[in-house]
Amino acid sequence: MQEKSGGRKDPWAGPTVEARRAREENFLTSERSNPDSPYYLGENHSFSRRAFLASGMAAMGAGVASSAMSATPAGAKNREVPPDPTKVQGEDTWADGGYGTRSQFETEIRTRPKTPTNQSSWTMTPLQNGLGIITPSGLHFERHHGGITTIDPSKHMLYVHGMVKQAKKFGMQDIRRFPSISRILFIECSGNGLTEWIKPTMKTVQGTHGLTSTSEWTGVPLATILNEVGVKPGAKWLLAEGGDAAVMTRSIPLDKALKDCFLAYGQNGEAIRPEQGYPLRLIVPGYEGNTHIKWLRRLEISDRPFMTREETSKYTDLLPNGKAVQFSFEMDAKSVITYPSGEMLLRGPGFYEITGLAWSGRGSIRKVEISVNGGKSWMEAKLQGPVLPICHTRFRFAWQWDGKECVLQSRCVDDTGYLQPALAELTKVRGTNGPLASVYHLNAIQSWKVASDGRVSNVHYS
Ligand SMILES: Nc1nc2c(c(=O)[nH]1)N[C@H]1C(S)=C(S)[C@@H](COP(=O)(O)O)O[C@H]1N2
Ligand SMILES: [Mo]
Repeated sequence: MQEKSGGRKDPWAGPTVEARRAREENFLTSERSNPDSPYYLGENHSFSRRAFLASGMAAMGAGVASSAMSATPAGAKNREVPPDPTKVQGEDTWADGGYGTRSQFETEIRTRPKTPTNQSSWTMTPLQNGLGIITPSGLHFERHHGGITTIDPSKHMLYVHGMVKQAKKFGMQDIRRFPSISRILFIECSGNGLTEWIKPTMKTVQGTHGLTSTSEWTGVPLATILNEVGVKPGAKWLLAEGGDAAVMTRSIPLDKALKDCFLAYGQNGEAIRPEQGYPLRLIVPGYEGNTHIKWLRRLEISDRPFMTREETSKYTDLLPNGKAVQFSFEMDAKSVITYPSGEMLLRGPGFYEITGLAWSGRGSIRKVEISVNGGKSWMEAKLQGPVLPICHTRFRFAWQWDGKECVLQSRCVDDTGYLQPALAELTKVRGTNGPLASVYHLNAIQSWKVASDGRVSNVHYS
């Protein structure tokens, strides 16, 4: 009625959704029997909604049956594999609802070690099969002290107060309006490898080194927000607090906050994942993972550190003389061969490309060296670009294996000139106090033994 009187042009526009749907259905019904139409269904084809639904149900049934036979990997969708994919149409465009999945044939997953609770726990990145330098968001390692918090971004607030001229609160929309930056940075838990101090315990590189990951992070420089509130003279420290059940809190030197910290809302081109602190996390480039407060809700400015639980009883380094080092923020240079690595099998002598990752919290990787004889001699590996500061850097090394037992190692130098130490050198400085010897900041050279039958295993060799 409206159309007649009002003369609307949109052919689908009608007074109600139902009316528009009916019209569309009428249009399609006539088009399906018109041989000149792109909607033409062919001579003996009858299209009924009931038939469509029935075939849909049958397909779903098949999906369920086959996925029961072989479990679909997390993040994938099980699809029937046609005998000849050139003879049948592929999956409908947009059948995924607009958000893609990975191939059902890819099985990489984060692994979780046994922990007393499922909330205070870890998952580790499968570095052994990682490609390039970026960690897919769904494989970024996790460390939660009180589970994965669920926050509605429309209700989330960041409070900034303390030694400031004007305390302020910012909603997510306020934060996103500020000029932003993106940086590709690794985050490493300082507990990465903590069970490896005295003897090799984990079998794979996922177990020994999987608490480091690299993402492109996008957010607002902390300096911008601090400028908004006006930091008072004499301020030297900043407390960052998470809105999770752990209410994780860490003190950060104000100099560092102003230098390069930022409030990230983006990860690898989309919003940060819930596990990584959605909707807002603090990024503290190069500092131990614990300082990168997730689900960030409060910043307090002060003239002294806050001496929270995490920076007094935890995340300190006990020395041989019984004293502990506090605020060992920066992650030292570290590298590891990811291929070949623990639990892999080399199928006979011949060519292998040794590859792995190197990173430093103090800058860029300048050099990576490989030893295939347990550290007797070293040869330079190729660094694959881009070589970015505070970022996983991929190295590659062409190797002919002669089929004899050998020990593979990598060591790196960062642009401060620091050389990654052997384990014996590191324990000389750090000591072997405590049940695990030391706990945090293990950055020693990793050794993988290749047995003459090609089996690769985690060994201590230095
Ligand atoms: N709010 C909050 N922030 C947190 C934590 C936490 O449990 N709660 N864990 C910290 C630790 S110890 C690490 S190593 C990193 C891990 O970040 P990821 O889970 O994104 O890898 O987050 C840090 N930030
Ligand atoms: Mo951590």
